Amino acid sequence: MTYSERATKFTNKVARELFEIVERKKTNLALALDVTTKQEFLNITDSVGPYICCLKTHIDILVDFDDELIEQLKRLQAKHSFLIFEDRKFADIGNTVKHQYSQGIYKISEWADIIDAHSLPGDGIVSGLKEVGLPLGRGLLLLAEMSSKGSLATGSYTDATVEMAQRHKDFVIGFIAGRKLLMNDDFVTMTPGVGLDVTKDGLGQQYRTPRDVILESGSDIIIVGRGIYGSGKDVIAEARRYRDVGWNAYEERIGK
Ligand code: 5FU
Repeated sequence: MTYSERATKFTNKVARELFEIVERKKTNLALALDVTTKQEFLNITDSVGPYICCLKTHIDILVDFDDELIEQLKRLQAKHSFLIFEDRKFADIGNTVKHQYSQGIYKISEWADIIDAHSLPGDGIVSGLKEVGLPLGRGLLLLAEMSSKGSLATGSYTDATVEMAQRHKDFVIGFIAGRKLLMNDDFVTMTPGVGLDVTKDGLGQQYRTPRDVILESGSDIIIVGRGIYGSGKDVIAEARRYRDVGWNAYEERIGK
């Protein structure tokens, strides 16, 4: 199925919006922007904005975070049209994650369209996040697999995560995983650990190509970080390159 056909099937508003943006901008690329200053963060977002469907953040690594940053980020979101995914990887009991999601310095629920969580604590984590996020029209991804070497999220853990998602289809829009996990098209699959030039970093990250991820493994969205903004790289040229390779793999998959 095409992205636009998929978009019509989702009941969750964010999942629909994501695939509408993907189709409209012809990009299945999400940028993982792990830089530590506001200036760099905003400059790269503005440069790469036209080529991405989603900006993935780790808001707590910014050394100079303030509320103004969120306003500037929202302006860039409106200018370029992308969803914001805060890769917070919640992992606590429902009552705690509810506060972590909506309170504290970052007030993630106010600006992040998408968040993610580990399934480890059980269904309560989804229920807690849902209490906050569903009324705001947000969506949750469950971490069913991880890209790092030696990840324990495999086998029956992954299977149980998929079952958890199916029990919360109103709020869980899909998975962080290396491959499409269900034959049906009810969930979004987003895959990190994507790179064209290297196969690993020195800290356990493992990279696969966009073609492998989209064409061979049936994922929907490639998440690329240092492959785009790594040292000495022309971020615009790299973003275009990943967008093109990711989109060509999708077209090949649907037989276009
Ligand atoms: F859930 C995951 C995972 O399994 N692997 C990841 O790499 C998340 N990530 C994130 O994707 C990680 O926290 C980084 O933000 C990003 C990958 O960045 P890279 O620079 O492309 O390696």
